[in-house]
Amino acid sequence: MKYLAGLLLLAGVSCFYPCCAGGADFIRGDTDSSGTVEISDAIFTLQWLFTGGAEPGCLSAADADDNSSVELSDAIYTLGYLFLGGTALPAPYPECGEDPTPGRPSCQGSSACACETPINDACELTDENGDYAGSRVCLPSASGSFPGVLYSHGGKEDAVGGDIEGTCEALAAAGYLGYSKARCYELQLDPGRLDVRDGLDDLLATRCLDAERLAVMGYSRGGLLSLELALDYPDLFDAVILMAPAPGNGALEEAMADPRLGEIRARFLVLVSGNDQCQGANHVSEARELSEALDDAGLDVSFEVLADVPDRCGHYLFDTVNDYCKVSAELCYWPRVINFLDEHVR
Ligand SMILES: [Ca+2]
Ligand SMILES: [Ca+2]
Repeated sequence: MKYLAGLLLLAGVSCFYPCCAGGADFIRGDTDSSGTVEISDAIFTLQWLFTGGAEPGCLSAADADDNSSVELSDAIYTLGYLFLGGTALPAPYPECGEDPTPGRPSCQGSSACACETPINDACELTDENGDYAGSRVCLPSASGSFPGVLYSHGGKEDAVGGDIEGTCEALAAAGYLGYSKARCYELQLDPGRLDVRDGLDDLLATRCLDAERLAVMGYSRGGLLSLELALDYPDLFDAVILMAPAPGNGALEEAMADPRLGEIRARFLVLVSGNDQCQGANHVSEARELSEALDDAGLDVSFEVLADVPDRCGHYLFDTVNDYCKVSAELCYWPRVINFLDEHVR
């Protein structure tokens, strides 16, 4: 909303888009091609029009009021619909579809509509407010095929560690098809293993995935499960990123001793903060031992002990994507993740 107030004077600015062959599917109002219409879509439009932001992947989607041009009024229209009970978005909305108006310009297609990523969670997941808390798919706003990253969060039962939604979105913003797998609220490892495999199946079934470029990453218990997935599919991934992997009652040790370890083709990045020693385990020594085991197995591993998280146990570093970047560069792990992916996956 803050963009809106300052930009009302610029109401005359608009961007007409050239007619192109129709037939591509999109969702009206979904400027960032995420598959849903939210406040972020209005912001995306405003940033493109006024502050040099990226061009929407599908201009027809940005044309929220369907008058064949993209302008400030489209962002206002979307916000009015979302928050003020304004007129509904013209078709196609809320499902993917073609522009029903004959002769109207269409677009090259929205990545969300071209991708049709399945989500098969074994159980219904909601947060304490009853809102959806299941798996997430996030797509870059461009169209085409994308390298994929499967992310697994930390925690067990309903204590979820890590940012399922934020990690997914940050991956997409960096050009990756992000798939954040939410696990059922189970205490035991075995059901979680099945959930992670379901997530991999869903990611692999995504039409716009470039299956030659894949990575798996996880935090705490999700790190352990990601390592186990790489053991089960040693040829599949280009990169494996493990953030403070959990010992899992000896499961991490078993994975380190697994004879298949040396068959893994992927390069590894192992990250832990310097004071991650109070969350049920000494994750610093666990991560160090794991890195040594990977190295001993002949694998290419980058291991980094980041700075101490101030005022609390370091495990929480990975609960946010990049909040700690504001605290210090030595705690800013997310750019390290993206650099590693860009170097080894793209
Ligand atoms: Ca959207
Ligand atoms: Ca318009």
